[in-house]
Amino acid sequence: MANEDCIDAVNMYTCTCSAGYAGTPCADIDECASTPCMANEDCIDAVNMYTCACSAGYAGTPCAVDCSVTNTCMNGGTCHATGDACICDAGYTGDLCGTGPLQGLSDNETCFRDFYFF
Ligand SMILES: [Ca+2]
Repeated sequence: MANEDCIDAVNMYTCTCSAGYAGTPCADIDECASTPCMANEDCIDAVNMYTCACSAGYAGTPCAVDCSVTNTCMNGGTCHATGDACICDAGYTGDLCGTGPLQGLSDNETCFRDFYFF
């Protein structure tokens, strides 16, 4: 039957599921079920294997922010030339500059990292 291998033997044969298939009837195993990919990656199930690909907006190995693809820098941040991070305006942090600004401070106040609101 579909997705089965025939095993020849003396005066008989048996059928077993092909590699990557299991069950009755033989069905594709979801190799992505164990979430084998790393952060910022999508798992793509295939026959007896899986592949990991960077999620939208990410590129490189390991997958990091690729702002040059999606122009996703926020709050006035600009994309670094290598595309792997945003250069954030003062007061903003994070890969995409999505964190900040500092809250409760006026322009003339000095702030310290420990006082950031996340
Ligand atoms: Ca599969």
